[in-house]
Amino acid sequence: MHLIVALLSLLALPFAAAWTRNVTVGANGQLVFNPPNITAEVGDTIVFIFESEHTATQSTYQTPCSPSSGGFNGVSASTSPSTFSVKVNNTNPIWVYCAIPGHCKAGMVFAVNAPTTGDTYESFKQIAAGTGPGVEINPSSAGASPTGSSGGSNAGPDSVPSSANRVVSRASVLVTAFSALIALFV
Ligand SMILES: [Cu+2]
Repeated sequence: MHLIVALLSLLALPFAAAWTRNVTVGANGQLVFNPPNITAEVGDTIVFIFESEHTATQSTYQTPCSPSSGGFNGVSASTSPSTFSVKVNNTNPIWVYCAIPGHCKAGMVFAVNAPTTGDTYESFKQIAAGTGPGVEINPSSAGASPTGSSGGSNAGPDSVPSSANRVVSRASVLVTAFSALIALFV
């Protein structure tokens, strides 16, 4: 019986390895997502950490500075830092921009799983710079409140290296493995 429990726990290990990827938005007064371009797997969670007044608004490759229909729209709260989380549901590219006037054109864009050839992050950014303002919003007049989860433990005072997140995630995997081993001997 305990052996079965232990084996089932071990089988669950691959599913316990979802990662949280922190992306700082506008840290140090700069109009950047950091990192600007990441890869993520299904089940991962991307946490945008707003260091100042910005948005994380989903767009499309063709129209980088306009919201995609049905896309997410994370807006910074008045208190800083605030956060907005997005779950990665598939491996399709996710294109994101900041909808504060002028920011997208200035290069404040972000991508998840952008192709490395063809429709790359770099060409997305070039299109953003060339297509003008697109659709912009003013959070202070929009009664801004994040549409996703906000606040909480992921909101660090400054950017957290993504390697740190991976260490934490691997630690939780180890805990699962350890539980499986304990189940063997109980
Ligand atoms: Cu911005």
